[in-house]
Amino acid sequence: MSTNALDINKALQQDRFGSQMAAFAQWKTELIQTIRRYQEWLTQHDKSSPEIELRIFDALKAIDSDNLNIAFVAEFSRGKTELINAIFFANYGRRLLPSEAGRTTMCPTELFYDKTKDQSFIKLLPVETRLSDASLSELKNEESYWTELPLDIDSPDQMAAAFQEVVKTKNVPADEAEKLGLYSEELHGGDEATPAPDTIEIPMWRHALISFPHPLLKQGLVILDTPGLNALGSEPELTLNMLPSAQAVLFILSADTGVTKSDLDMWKNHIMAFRDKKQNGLVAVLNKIDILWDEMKKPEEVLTSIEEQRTTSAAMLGIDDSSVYPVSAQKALLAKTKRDDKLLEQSNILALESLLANEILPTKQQVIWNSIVVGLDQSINNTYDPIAGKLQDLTRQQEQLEALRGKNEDVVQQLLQKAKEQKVAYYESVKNFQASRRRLATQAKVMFNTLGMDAIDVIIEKTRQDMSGSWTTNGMKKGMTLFFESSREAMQIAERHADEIHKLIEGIYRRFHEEHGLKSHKAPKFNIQPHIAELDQLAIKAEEFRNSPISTMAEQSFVVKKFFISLVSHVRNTFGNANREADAWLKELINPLVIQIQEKRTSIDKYMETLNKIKESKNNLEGQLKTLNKELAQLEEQTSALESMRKTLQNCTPPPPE
Ligand SMILES: Nc1nc2c(ncn2[C@@H]2O[C@H](COP(=O)(O)OP(=O)(O)OP(=O)(O)O)[C@@H](O)[C@H]2O)c(=O)[nH]1
Ligand SMILES: [Mg+2]
Repeated sequence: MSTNALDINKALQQDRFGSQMAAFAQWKTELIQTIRRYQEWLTQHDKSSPEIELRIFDALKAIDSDNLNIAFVAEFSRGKTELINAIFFANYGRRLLPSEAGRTTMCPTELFYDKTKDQSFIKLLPVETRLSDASLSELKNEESYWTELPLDIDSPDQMAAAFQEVVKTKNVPADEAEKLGLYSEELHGGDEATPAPDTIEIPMWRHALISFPHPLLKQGLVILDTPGLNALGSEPELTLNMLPSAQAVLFILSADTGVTKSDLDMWKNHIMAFRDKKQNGLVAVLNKIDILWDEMKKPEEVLTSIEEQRTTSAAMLGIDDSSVYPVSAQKALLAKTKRDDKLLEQSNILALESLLANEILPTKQQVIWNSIVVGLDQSINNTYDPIAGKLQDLTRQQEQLEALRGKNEDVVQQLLQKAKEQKVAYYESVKNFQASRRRLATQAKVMFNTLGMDAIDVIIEKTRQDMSGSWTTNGMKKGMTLFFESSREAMQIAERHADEIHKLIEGIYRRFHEEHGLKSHKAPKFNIQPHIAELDQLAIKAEEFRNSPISTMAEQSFVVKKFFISLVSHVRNTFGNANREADAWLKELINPLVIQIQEKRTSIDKYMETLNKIKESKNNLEGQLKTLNKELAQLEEQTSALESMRKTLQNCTPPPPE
């Protein structure tokens, strides 16, 4: 291999995550273009409907606002922030985010790029908002609560100063800290041996949002940097909403401390809660391996000691050795800044970057694929089937007319008679269909009654009442069990109603198919399982939370209340999503059927007209055939355009991992 090729390879390898992210962004662009072509086609051919428009709008929005969330979680000072600097921000030639000895990051910090505003800024949520009952995701929509600082990306000094603001703390009287749920005997003293201090140092901010125009962030990467244990413990929303929705959670250990008790607690209480869902998005990093480097030792000896620590750490965490990545974030940052290839290799950061690029990203692509492409494919199918059905009908009519050539009027009369009978029978079926539609509407209403926001709000209110006055982990046990049982049951009932609706629709298709040759159409079922799975996942987390030491630490009722609020907000969200999906599903289920039935009626009526004209004068036959053939050609063109669009969409497969 030439030196040049080697250099290029190395450069590519060095920025493997970056190049995979770029390929991912390119793929999304192609997907968007394909969808837009479909949308244009629909408008041109007057085949659009509010449901399809909505589906397309949702799909485009979902692709555009789709993010890849990676969370960094660990005890303080393990090197989370340094690792973020090394993996994502090394090309700024400096340490961008504040990383120092001792506690540095004071509140969860989200790094992203605000595409809507197209601006750089820091937004900070004052710690006092912890007293409010609103959940963090609700507060995110309330601009007025946030303090906004500008971020001048052309001035590193201004940026560094602005980032320093995020890590600010202040001293408050102990009782105030207690009110905010930021006081714990374990951490601050307050028993006989160590008297409680008068004032306590608390973070200024509860949450930080940093919009920054880094290419990766612009492509949809969202990085979540978190502070040490306490903020995690007393901000349940993080454990409950933010960490579970991340595609990858990097748990960081440090070679200088080994796996300590608090590392282990954190791992068990906050990280292992993902095990059933996202085993492959869970990565442990053994940072600071540079402290094991020793010029006096042979390189193999150093490697052996790193391997030993890797094995011990893996055993303590209860995972495979191969899931623990030994790295040196600090040396990686230095190596990238100084373009020192040897040091970069020693830092071992590339192995971790490959993992993010080759496993985490493709999993993410698959999710988009499943949720967007599959839905659109169904939507194209819904457009296709009525057209194909009409094509089938007209072809049959064309054959019958062709056969009339040279035949006498009796034959025309016979055909007309047959068509009349068909028409009568068809109109009778349509009348029956109207009755079924009313049954469908009733079923749908019942389904939305159990799945609706009103229904879940009743369950929430009941739980709140049950729990009021017992904001303890024990009081919670009773409340939560009932809460999850009731919401799960509501979803299951809704699922049964959805199945009934599906059966009804299938029955109608079957009857129209058997009796009138309506093109058969595969109607999808409503899949509520992902939402039920989400509830189950939450139930497991609630149980783990209840058993965790955090829920008995600090002021119980504060933590339990906060936990309840974020739990409720999550469950409401799940119901909201299920609701919207059910609504879209129902419309997409019924509309193609209605269209097909109408089209069929039009074509029966038109055929009668044609036959009547031919009956008037046999001279009309050729003219009628000509009209019919023209229409057939148009329909053929439409079906093949849709077929090719479907293929393009299918071919728009995610880029393969390197
Ligand atoms: N020797 C060595 N030191 C490192 C390495 N990574 C980080 N450090 C140092 O460890 C200290 C803590 O690093 P941070 O990145 O602030 O750690 P953190 O996990 O973000 O800590 P908090 O923000 O306090 O939760 C800093 O002084 C870093 O310079 C490493 O790979 N090797
Ligand atoms: Mg930090």
